[in-house]
Order: sequence, then C-alpha cells, then structure tokens
Amino acid sequence: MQQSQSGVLAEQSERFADTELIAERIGEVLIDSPPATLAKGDFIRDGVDDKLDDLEQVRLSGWHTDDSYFEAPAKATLLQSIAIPDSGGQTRFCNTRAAYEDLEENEKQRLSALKAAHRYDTPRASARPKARSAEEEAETPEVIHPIIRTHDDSGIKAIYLNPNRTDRVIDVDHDESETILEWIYSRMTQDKYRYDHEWRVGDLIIWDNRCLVHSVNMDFPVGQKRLHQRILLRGKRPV
Ligand SMILES: O=C(O)CCC(=O)C(=O)O
Ligand SMILES: [Fe+2]
Repeated sequence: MQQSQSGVLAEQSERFADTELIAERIGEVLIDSPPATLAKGDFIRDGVDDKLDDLEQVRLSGWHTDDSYFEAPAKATLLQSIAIPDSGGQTRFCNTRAAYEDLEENEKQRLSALKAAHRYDTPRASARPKARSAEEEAETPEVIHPIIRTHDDSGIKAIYLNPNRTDRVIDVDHDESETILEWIYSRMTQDKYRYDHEWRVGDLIIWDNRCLVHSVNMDFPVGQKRLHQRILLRGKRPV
C-alpha cells in the first residue's frame, strides 16, 4: 500500500480487494455500497455538453469532509474503483492537518476558540442539494463542531470545516463569519496541501475525514461510467 504525503492510502491489486474485510479491520462499517464484484449500478455522467444535471454529482465537485452535518461524522471513507472514465474524474484531497500546522501561533489560538455550525444545506455551498420535505429536514438538525479538531486516535490537530456544509462561524457576526471562512478555505486548499488521485480500475483509497477535505473532478466525458464501491466507517463527535 502506498501512503502519499497527503495522508491518503492507495492500493492497487490485480483482483478487486475485499474492501469489507479491510473496513472491518480498521473500524465499524456504517454504510456500505455493493461489493466491487457484485456492483451493477451504473453511474454514468449525465448532462448535456458540459453541464451536469444531477445536483448530487455537482456537489461532489465542492470541497468537503464526509457527513459533517452529523454529530458523529464518519471517521474514514473507503473507495474502490470499479469503472473509470477515459479522462478526468480524479478525486482530490487537501490535508487540513498540514494547513493547521502552517498557521501562525496567534491564528491557531484564535481559531481554536471558535466553533462552526454544519448543516445538510447551506447557502454557502457551491451547489445546493435538492429540496427536502419538512420531515426530512427535521431528521438532520444543525450541529456545532469545533473549527480545530483534535484527532481522536493521534491527538494531532487539524482544521475541521466543510465548504459544502459549514454554514457559519458561531458567536461572531455574519460578515466576520464570511471573512473567517473564506480566509481558512483559501489557506487549506492551497496546492501545497493537495494530492489528486488519478484512478486505475481496482484502486482502493482510504481517507481520514478528520484531517482531510476532498472533492471530485466531475469533468469527464459525458456518457462515460465512473463507479466505485464506497464504505463509511463510524466516527466520534469532533472535539
Ligand atoms: O467519487 C469520488 O471520487 C468521491 C466521492 C465522494 O465525495 C465520496 O465518496 O465521499
Ligand atoms: Fe465525499
């Protein structure tokens, strides 16, 4: 298995790896899609010309950490590629631990005192999810997480924000919240913290949602298939 500087693990094998077995060794499986060997679902890039029709697909192209709108978001995600397009479709990662480490001491202290509200939907997201019923909305009340998170296994700190789901910094006014979020996002998504994974069929990637954000380059040929097996591992409430 190769570990890049970015903290992403990547493995390629001749046959599909038994992702479930690996997942069970490193955590508790929360959500599992069909195993690579059984997967039948087609994920074909929709849209006409360059415009995607499916909002969920568009949303993947925004930086995010998985499921931060839950009190205890998934600690890690496993993704194994089953079908890849001829070009594009990379999964991109930024290491928010490295971004935190590079902050000035006074910036670290200021951010450590702040918390943010995460929501299923926020006007800040580059693409908004589909409208939901009142019942569905009631199932996902807003949650508050610290902006600097201490990793529950390693004790190392990282920026914990989600451009797709973080609505605002709490206890500051709107303008200040916007300024802080824009500033942190531009810091944490710099190229020096970034790793773009160029998929090969059979690659298995495991990433740590506690100290990375990711996004997908949805710019791949219309009509082509891009399909992965995906497993989420249960995590703890960020502190
Ligand atoms: O399809 C991908 O490369 C990753 C999509 C994603 O954001 C996820 O699986 O959490
Ligand atoms: Fe994701």
